[in-house]
Amino acid sequence: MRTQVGIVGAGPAGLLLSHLLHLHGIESVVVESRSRQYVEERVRAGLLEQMTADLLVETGVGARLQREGLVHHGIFLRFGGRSHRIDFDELAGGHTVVIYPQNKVVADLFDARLNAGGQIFFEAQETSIHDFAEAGPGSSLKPKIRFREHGESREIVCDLIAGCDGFHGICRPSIPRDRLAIFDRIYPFGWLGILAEAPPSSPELVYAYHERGFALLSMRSPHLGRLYIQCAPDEDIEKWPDERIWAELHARLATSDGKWTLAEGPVVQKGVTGMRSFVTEPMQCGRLFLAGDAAHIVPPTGAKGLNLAVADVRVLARAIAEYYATGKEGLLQSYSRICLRRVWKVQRFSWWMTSMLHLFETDNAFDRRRQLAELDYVASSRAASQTLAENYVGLPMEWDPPK
Ligand code: FAS
Ligand code: PHB
Repeated sequence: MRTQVGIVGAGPAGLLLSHLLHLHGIESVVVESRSRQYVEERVRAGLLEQMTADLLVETGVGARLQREGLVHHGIFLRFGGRSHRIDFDELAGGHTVVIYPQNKVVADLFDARLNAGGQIFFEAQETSIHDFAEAGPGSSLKPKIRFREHGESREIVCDLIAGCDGFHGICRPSIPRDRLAIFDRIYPFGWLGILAEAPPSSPELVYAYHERGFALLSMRSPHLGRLYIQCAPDEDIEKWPDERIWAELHARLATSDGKWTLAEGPVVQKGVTGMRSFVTEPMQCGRLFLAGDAAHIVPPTGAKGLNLAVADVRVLARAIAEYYATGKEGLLQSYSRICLRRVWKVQRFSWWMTSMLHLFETDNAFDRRRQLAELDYVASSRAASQTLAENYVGLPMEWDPPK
């Protein structure tokens, strides 16, 4: 079959790209290795930058987000048994973040694409991509996506391929190794996360630094909590009955005045995720363009993974629209440099939040005091708290490639 843009992966990056292209009258076909149900049920991100939420609303897929999303105007840092609020209204020009689970983002996008007649192949197997590296201006090569669906071999011939297939996908590895530079840092810890049917015990997120390890109180709705504790990167979840998880959460989130209590409830999901910072340079090769986790991974401490994927897609959709409208390649050729400018700033912020809030086994007593001093500085200095706030709500888009 023939289409304009072939998209590998129906996560938030692939689905949003297909949606934005559709709004520009550009046809795309999405190839996804899992079922729609599997993709929608994966427990992933939960926090949208205001710019992400605004884009979903402005492009007609934000009605449920507007009804159900929880708008937050700040977060709490908790250390030394005391809470310190980072006020976005005061420090980040009134920008906010919205609690709205990735499950619902992808469900809303699936509905929009399928209701608009969009083509998505689910449970595609043995996906491969071809003839993209040398395709482009002056070349007659046409990029192709090949896969098997219900036992039948299929091929999509397209002008451009978007690699939105996540960190473990096939697109990035399909780029010749000598055409890529990889930047990677693996952290010596992970997060053990739970979904609990209990009303969140704080109106906003609580990031806690504690001598037993980091903890985060987040949420999915007024009735569903999302909580995390720092753990070993290869932690065996079977050794963590609910009681043990709650005991750690009580200990790490406690306030010294003893006035704050953590509401417990049935744990409906639990899991361990590793943490890494990972960047691919460049994010394109010929007529293949990587977006989202296919190109980069951030530690979740800054709540940036999903939001960075959206920022990539915003640039890629504009570049592809310019190409089809004018034949100009400018934005397409600058795609990677524009995205990487944001990617590295978000990597820095995510690394900074992770390094400030987590215990590192290689650290000593000096480092513990240094971390506490950094938290005290952030909590007591307007300048320092403003840097956290402006990064957390989302930096403005920069459309010019770095000088
Ligand atoms: P995704 O991985 O979401 O989507 C890629 C899609 O490609 C998937 O549907 C996959 O099935 C498909 N695919 C893979 N290989 C394929 C192939 N060969 N052929 C066809 N399709 C293929 N971010 C946050 O901001 N906050 C969080 O709390 C947070 N928690 C996370 C927890 C976990 C366990 C993980 C893994 C990630 C978490 N993230 C979090 C990051 C996450 O939300 C990603 O940033 C986000 O899903 C990125 O979206 P995509 O780039 O679309 O990649
Ligand atoms: C979440 O709600 O899953 C979440 C929120 C903030 C983070 C990480 C995860 O920094």
